[in-house]
Amino acid sequence: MKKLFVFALACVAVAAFADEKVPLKIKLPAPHSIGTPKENKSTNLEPDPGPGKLRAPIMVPADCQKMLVKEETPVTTSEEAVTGDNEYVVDGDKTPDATCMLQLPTGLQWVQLDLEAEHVISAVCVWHDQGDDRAYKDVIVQISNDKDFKTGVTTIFNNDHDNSAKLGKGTDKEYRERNEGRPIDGKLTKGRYVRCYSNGSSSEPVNNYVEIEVFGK
Ligand SMILES: [Ca+2]
Ligand SMILES: [Ca+2]
Repeated sequence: MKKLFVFALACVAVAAFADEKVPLKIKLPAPHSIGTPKENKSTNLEPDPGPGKLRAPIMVPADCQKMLVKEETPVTTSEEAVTGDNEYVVDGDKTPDATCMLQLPTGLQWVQLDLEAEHVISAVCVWHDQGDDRAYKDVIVQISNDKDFKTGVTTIFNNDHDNSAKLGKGTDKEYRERNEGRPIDGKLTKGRYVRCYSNGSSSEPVNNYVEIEVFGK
């Protein structure tokens, strides 16, 4: 009887732990100089928290904060890179330097990570290029088990407010690129592939990716 009671208590404790939400810990690079801010005429830009001020952390279940991206994680892109290698977005280096950045051509482009098995995704964090207070356009992040993203697609972030990417109108805001990147709530979506879209920034028409991280279990 006593053993049964202890077992029941242990089950309750495990269940409580699984339900417990904790702030997701993300390793941030050093803050980067903003330089001279360029004019951003976007009408869909979120308020500036101010340089050095971080947004509130994403809360994830305590058992759902494992890093799912490795240096060997396969990366594909919508078009061949202008400069840099696909591997640069999973190499753990978040320095926004031209020599360690993947640059995709002008227009709507995407970078896709293959987690090599279905996972429960609690968060995706994207670092584009920084400097001159830029904000990227049509930032859309999707999860699917279909590598072609034709079926079973869940969109976890979409700031394409005018539907120019034709993937559906998004209600998220454009945001200034800072060293904290953009942590996005994965909403515990199940999937194997993560696809990150962009269509240039307020500073330049090309698409620069520094790092993408995915957390979950
Ligand atoms: Ca990198
Ligand atoms: Ca748009």
